[in-house]
Amino acid sequence: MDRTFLMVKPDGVQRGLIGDVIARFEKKGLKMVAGKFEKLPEERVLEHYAEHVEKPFFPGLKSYIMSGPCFLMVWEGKDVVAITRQMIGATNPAEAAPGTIRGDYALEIGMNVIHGSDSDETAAREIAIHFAPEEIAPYARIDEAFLYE
Ligand code: IDP
Ligand code: MG
Repeated sequence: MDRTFLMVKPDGVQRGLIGDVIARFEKKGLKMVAGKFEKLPEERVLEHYAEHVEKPFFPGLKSYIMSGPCFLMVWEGKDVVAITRQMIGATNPAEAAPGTIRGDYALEIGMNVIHGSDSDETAAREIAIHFAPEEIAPYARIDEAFLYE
């Protein structure tokens, strides 16, 4: 089954959005197989955002992401990467469609509530950065017979 890495960022945690974010993905039929509440250490922030470390916004991004705890998750489901990216919405909340998480809950690009992996390769890389294999607990959900044709 496909997997992705999702993370409620510090603004989402402070604004009490963890439960709503989880509920959206659960109701869609996706399955959380790992989750933890954590303040990210600097070395994992640098690894996670390796593609952005040279960008002008990185110092601000780093201090934001380390400003408080995040809620880190691994989710499973068919096409989970594409589906969750659609449900998250555009990077800039001002451009994110209504009905998406960023479209419904945020205003500016620097505080956009949630991270989601953007490809299967990125997902595998990000899951390995943040979770040890034994922290992931696969299981069958009883409604799967009514989700997958
Ligand atoms: P994504 O989160 O939609 O995948 P990326 O381009 O990978 O977007 O950027 C990672 C994160 O860096 C964004 O979610 C946002 O928090 C932050 N970011 C991206 N571009 C900017 C910017 O121009 N100014 C401030 N923060 C930015
Ligand atoms: Mg990205």
